[in-house]
Amino acid sequence: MTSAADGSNAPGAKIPNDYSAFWMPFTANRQYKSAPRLLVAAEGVWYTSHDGRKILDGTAGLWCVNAGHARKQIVEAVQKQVATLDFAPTFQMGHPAAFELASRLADMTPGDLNHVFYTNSGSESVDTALKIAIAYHRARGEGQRTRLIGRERGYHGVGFGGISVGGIANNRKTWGSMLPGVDHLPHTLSIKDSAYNFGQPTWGLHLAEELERIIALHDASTIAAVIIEPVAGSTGVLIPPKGYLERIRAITEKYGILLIFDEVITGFGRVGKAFAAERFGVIPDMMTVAKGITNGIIPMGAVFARNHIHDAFMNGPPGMIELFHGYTYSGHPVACAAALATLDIYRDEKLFDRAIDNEKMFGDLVHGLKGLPNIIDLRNIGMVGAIELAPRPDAPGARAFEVFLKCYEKGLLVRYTGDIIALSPPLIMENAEIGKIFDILGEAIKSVK
Ligand code: PXG
Repeated sequence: MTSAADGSNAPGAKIPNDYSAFWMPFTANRQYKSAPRLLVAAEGVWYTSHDGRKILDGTAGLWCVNAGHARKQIVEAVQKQVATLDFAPTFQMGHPAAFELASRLADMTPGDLNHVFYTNSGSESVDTALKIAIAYHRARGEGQRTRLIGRERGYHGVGFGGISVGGIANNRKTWGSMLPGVDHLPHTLSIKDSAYNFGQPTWGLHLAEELERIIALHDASTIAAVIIEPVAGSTGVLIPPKGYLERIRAITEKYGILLIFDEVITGFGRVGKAFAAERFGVIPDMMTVAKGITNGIIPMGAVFARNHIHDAFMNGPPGMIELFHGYTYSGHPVACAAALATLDIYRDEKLFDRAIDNEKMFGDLVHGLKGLPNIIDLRNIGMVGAIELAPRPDAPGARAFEVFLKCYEKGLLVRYTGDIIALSPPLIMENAEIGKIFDILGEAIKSVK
């Protein structure tokens, strides 16, 4: 392949001759390196692979490129920023974009989630929010509130805090006791009781009452926070039963326990509003975000905190640092520039409205797969879809992996986890391209035994 349009002349398109040095994250390194799949360029909703093929992006990168790839406005904002102010510290210093972006974000959030603490990833956002929760109680004279409650099948990144409150055995079993004093709610997916729901299931509300049981066991006075993904993404798209988030909110409020929504995936339009908190009408005390905040172009994350959380720290002598926490790159100027340009696109192109407007069409296409071989459940919300396959008894995960490979061969990128295929296309995707996702995926599912 020689033409520039196929991406093979893109910077970095040179095919590596040694794959051994890069120890790849969450990857079967030896399997991957025996038949590498390289992406060398991206534009709009399309990737270009190293063999010059167009690959339709059914996953918005990794749930992050909500406005589509290589958006000129963002690229130019990044170029301008990096040439003007490449780096500035935010410890006892600052730069204008960090303040402007925080105000813009605060305006977008529901309720009084008015304060923004910058991080560089979802994992850092989660660990930051957990630390703020514990510090908040201590600042108010309730330093004994240190317990954290997560949920089975929750994914909160890979920091020690995140894996402790997370609920994925493979992400936990290797690392000993992790954080002490953590408990878990049950997850809310039951294919046996409730399969093929369009949107939110009606079954499963009773599982919120498990929080009462956990509180009775530990006593509310020891519990700092509950953290949940409003829609669990990575573990296969688990959609909250009707009334569930509302009930978790009511219980946490009753006992003075903070509620943290991990919106790393659900934030920035994925479920049809700016945030799942808005979509479901439930306001947490803190919210963690990353991914779509910069459209995936530059790493960035953030924690949004409500007034009462922030204000609890603003005591003591004014010359005192209120929170001993932060990262070298908190509020990095280039990330701030990327985020500001990203928010402009979300607003100007009304991409969150577009996601809610397309929800029915997208959901119908997801559920249109019903009846294809091995499918045992289909789930959807906003611009998220999940196709759950029956695992092969002797090889769990193999079936979905083969579907993933078949899709890639046929020019479509999907995500798989266990035997679940997840879809989360860029919110700009046109109907014809969305249709193509389901044509390719349907064929791939049919071809895998
Ligand atoms: N919380 C949630 C809810 C996430 O989905 C993180 C925290 C961690 O973010 P960082 O930026 O530290 O990776 C995530 C990340 C997948 C997939 O395919 C999902 C994530 C990351 C990689 C792959 O489902 N989510």
